[in-house]
Amino acid sequence: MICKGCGVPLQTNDKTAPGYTPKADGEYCQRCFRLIHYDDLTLSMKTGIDPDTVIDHVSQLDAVIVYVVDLFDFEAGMIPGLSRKLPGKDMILVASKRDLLPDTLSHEKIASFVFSRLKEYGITIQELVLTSAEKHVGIDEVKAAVKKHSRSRCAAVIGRANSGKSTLLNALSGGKSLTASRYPGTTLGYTELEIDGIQYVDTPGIEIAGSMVMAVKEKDLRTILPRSTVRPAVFQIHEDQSYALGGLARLDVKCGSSATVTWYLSRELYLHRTRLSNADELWKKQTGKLLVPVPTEKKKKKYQFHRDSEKTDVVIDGLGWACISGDAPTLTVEVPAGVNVTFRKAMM
Ligand SMILES: Nc1nc2c(ncn2[C@@H]2O[C@H](COP(=O)(O)OP(=O)(O)OP(=O)(O)O)[C@@H](O)[C@H]2O)c(=O)[nH]1
Ligand SMILES: [Mg+2]
Repeated sequence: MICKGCGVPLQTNDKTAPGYTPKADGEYCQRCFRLIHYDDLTLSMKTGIDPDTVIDHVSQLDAVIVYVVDLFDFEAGMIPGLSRKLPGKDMILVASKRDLLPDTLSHEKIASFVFSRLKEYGITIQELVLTSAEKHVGIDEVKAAVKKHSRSRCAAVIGRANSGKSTLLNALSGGKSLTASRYPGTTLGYTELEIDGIQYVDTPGIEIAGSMVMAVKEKDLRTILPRSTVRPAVFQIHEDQSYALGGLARLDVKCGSSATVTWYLSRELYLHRTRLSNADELWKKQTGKLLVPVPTEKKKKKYQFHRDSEKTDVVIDGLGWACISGDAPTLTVEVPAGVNVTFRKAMM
């Protein structure tokens, strides 16, 4: 028997291990039950799912691949060389959580951004669909794309942890049988679901080792993960500035004549701006007070980027990004060690 929510084998012996259920005839493990009914995490499974295991498993299926990437956390969703790891497989890219990006951003602009990033990461796809599973947008398009490419094979839904795979499958099936939550590592095994005559497979999320999500306490996920459309925070600057994202990350912007810095973050995350010359003092005095939440690990890493006139995004995996335009030649980011930072051509 496997748990209907997360796909892990059910067991009645060890309360502290995955799959535990107090009832021998239960359909859901206790962890899923508590997540679904009380939004309560009894057992964190955020580490430990080896990306190669999932990809090996999927590569052996006769399946079309439905690769889910969260549009808000796009860089973290990329699996470099994925096409090489799944040779000969057709791939549909579902760019999920469309509702988190501003409405003003056109479909064409998002598509052109997605294709340019895929090229960089060596990923080839047959079709792109933008979705917002929670708002039931793009669901019929996913069904149509799967029908077109599956040719009576099954459809394996893969992607980084938290990208929205189980939520997508629930929307496709019109039910709620799979467990979905903001805690990465919700799905632990492989669950098959028949939808409109096609066999779909939910899979465990591929670990997001370099994400801020892994560098905070579970209770702080509410603060850093956006739940509604991000409202851009725009700053016109004429001198060197420093931005604090809670106590989690710092961006220093060296400014020439003038520049614009636009942040795309969860509305719950505290964003503090100060003169660069005051920033060291601010972090020394206010970390853990004004500047919260703080990361679980103290060790930090710095990234620096020298930019030209092109609009640049500074992306912090799992947290969001800043778009910089104008005369700001040097950007320095400090994040918890292990968190990935990417400098890319601006998305918007
Ligand atoms: N705003 C928004 N949030 C979404 C959408 N789809 C999923 N989410 C949220 O994203 C989080 C992760 O969703 P899941 O469906 O559990 O993601 P998953 O890819 O199955 O995660 P793992 O099982 O851990 O790999 C949850 O908090 C969902 O509510 C969407 O369309 N819009
Ligand atoms: Mg899942």
